[in-house]
Amino acid sequence: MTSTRRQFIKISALGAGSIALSGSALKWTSASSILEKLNTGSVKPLRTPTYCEVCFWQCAGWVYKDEKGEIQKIIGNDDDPHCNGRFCPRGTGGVGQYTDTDRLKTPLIRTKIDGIETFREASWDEALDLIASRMKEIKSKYGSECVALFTHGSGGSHFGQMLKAFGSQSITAPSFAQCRGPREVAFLTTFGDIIYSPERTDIRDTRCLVLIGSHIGENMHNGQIQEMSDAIDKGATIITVDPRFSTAASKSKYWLPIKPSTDMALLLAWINVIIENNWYDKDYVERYTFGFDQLKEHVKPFTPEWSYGITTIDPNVIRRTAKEMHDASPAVIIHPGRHVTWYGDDTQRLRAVAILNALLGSWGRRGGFYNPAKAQVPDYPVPDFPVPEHLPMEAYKGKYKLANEVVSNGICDATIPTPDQNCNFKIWIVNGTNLMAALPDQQNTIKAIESLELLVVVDTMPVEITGYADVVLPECTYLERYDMIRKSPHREPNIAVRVPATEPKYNSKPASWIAKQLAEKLDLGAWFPWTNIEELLDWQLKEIGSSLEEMKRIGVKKFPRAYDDLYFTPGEDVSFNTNTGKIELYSTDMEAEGFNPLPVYTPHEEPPEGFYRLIYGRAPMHTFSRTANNPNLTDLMDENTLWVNPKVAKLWGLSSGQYVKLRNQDDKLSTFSIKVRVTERIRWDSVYMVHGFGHNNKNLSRAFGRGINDTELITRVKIDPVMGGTGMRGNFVTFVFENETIGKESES
Ligand SMILES: Nc1nc2c(c(=O)[nH]1)N[C@H]1C(S)=C(S)[C@@H](COP(=O)(O)OP(=O)(O)OC[C@H]3O[C@@H](n4cnc5c(=O)[nH]c(N)nc54)[C@H](O)[C@@H]3O)O[C@H]1N2
Ligand SMILES: Nc1nc2c(c(=O)[nH]1)N[C@H]1C(S)=C(S)[C@@H](COP(=O)(O)OP(=O)(O)OC[C@H]3O[C@@H](n4cnc5c(=O)[nH]c(N)nc54)[C@H](O)[C@@H]3O)O[C@H]1N2
Ligand code: SF4
Ligand SMILES: [Mo]
Repeated sequence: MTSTRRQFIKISALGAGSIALSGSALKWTSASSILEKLNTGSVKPLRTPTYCEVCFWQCAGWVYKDEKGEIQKIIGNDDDPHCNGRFCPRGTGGVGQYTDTDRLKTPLIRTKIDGIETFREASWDEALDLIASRMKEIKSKYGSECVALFTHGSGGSHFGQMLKAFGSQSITAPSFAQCRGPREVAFLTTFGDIIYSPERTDIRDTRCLVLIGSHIGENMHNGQIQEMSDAIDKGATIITVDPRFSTAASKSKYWLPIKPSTDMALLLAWINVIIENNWYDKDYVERYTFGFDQLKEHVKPFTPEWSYGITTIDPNVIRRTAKEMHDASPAVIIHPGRHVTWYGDDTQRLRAVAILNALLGSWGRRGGFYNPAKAQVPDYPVPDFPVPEHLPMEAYKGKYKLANEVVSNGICDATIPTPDQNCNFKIWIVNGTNLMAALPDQQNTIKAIESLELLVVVDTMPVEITGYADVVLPECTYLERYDMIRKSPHREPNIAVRVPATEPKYNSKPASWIAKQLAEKLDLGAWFPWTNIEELLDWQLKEIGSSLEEMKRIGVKKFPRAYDDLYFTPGEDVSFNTNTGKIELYSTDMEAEGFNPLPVYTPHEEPPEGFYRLIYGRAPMHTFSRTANNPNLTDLMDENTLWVNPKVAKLWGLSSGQYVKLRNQDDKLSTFSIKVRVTERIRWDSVYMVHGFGHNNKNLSRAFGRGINDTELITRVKIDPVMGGTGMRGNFVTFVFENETIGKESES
């Protein structure tokens, strides 16, 4: 993985005045022992409010310190609807992000010493001066919109403000086109509104929850899991469709071990059965929907028997599960999922999910989908942002027409010069996203990076993307900084704040500070008129009748809903934000853009002989690639394993515990090897691993070489023409045996 212009730097930073490691790593105290101490009063609790950044559920909690001022423990805030006072294992282990001694410690600038590319340490002033001068240069040569921001997480709003002031709206996140994009577009075209995060699913009160590849339980989104377990306690039926016997499947009345990539055929059969048996909500469909007759005609051929030949799911099971949904209706949820960029026709699949929900009348109903509300927090007054000469969508003109957010891979592709592209992106600022793990087709990402004039990476850890950077900016962790007010929509409007529990370690800084400094160096101080972020937050909070002082005491504040509209009232007239003002079973937006207005099944490629479909997912104790080095969480799981069906294991002579490498259909060999886990819990046609392992940056002392990075084997990408989503599950792998003693240490 080398490039001529920009080598991936694996060695530690060289530097004359190397920065001393300040203090020893804090010892992580177990939950019970610290709670014991707090309860017996031997530690005087000093607590600061925060919201978690280990994943994007953003649970609000309290950070406790001991009398010496050392962070001891993070626990959930009882008033927080995202977590109801309980943190998940990753949130609890979040202290490890702070204590990790492998953290980025000071700004780094790429340099050449004796012909070898390396990083040298730099001051903040020098690093930011360099970035500002290159940004000005690019602006005058090519236009400000040639600077793009890739971002995930809290820093996005600070860097976004800076970039918009600079005159670029080229701002994108992998959480759209690599994640939930297809569901948002599908629900937008059907219901005129998106699902949001946290999801507006009323799981708490549902009587039937259908999970199609949503592996809740391993996908550890806090409030959602709590509601699912409450629903199970209250007797709700869970139906799980997954080629793997997931944790959710183990809690389900029905597990449908579907042949991967064929979900559309199941969804169409369910729609067929529900319509043919008159199991749909007639009043709701008549009152609120558009295109029922066309839908009815369209699904006639898609019988359970037709579906069986494709999905391998027994027609009787299809009928029985459809009946379960009908019996629970309208308190039924066909869950829209979250990471839904699977096979490239994902918007259409999610349209089928939306249609099923509409037929069963669950949108706007208790136990179905509620109407979320958001606290109205005003923005600090600043001048209007300059209007850029080019909008980011022009980079992929004529494509992905229904994307309602900027498409990350569209920006990445448009960075690689082509004759017909008039503005290639020249600078990327990458904040809080490890693009080498998040974007499929790594060679394409590397090609784009090689075409850049400057790559700035803002991160907390030395990950893969930092190895390609020209300038690395070390952000302090979420426990050491303020960020913007959390105001995600929920049943009740609410806000949460993040307040630093301690000073930033080393020479790291918060994104709010970095963005403001950079803006000032770019003469854009007018868009950052506050002295510091505390002043900004206090102003915003006072506008809504609170204050920073109050929020430091309570952490979370709830507000009453403006209207009593959590659900539709019976017989209410509702207008939907679609072209017809109705729920569009038949999508006029899709039709207008030349896509099928009603979802159709298209077969996807099957694994060739001797190959297995590579599928991947989450583990409860890790988040993507960001926690693989966290000392507290590696204690719980320090590598990923490869799930292999016993039939396949027998054929290949594989046994549990053995390490193998993988090679994909394009001859791409995995860098490291992975431990086999032989289990009946996976179909024979697929293998499964948890995403986020197989790090190849040696500065990650715990994560380096542990397991396989699924992303490097995802060389074939099926792009969703509707919104640019990158379908990543059309890749097939086979086993490569090697001398076990080479095992984990080998690197190709
Ligand atoms: N192959 C494959 N690709 C995927 C997925 C998959 O399952 N498999 N999942 C997709 C999905 S659903 C998503 S949402 C995306 C997620 O993709 P990303 O959000 O890019 O997730 P990570 O790869 O964990 O990268 C997060 C980076 O943020 C850094 N970081 C952590 N905390 C902070 C902080 O406080 N400040 C800053 N500045 N940086 C921080 C971490 O060190 C890490 O380098 O990936 C997508 N891509
Ligand atoms: N612990 C933890 N929790 C997380 C995250 C994390 O990193 N760690 N990330 C969060 C984020 S941003 C996201 S987007 C979500 C992602 O989580 P989800 O949206 O729940 O899951 P996916 O990654 O889409 O799907 C994974 C499941 O799909 C199954 N699967 C594979 N192929 C098929 C198929 O063809 N059909 C069907 N029906 N199933 C299939 C796999 O076996 C696996 O169980 O998780 C969130 N929660
Ligand atoms: S679900 Fe867990 S990791 Fe995610 S924000 Fe909540 S506590 Fe943090
Ligand atoms: Mo995601």
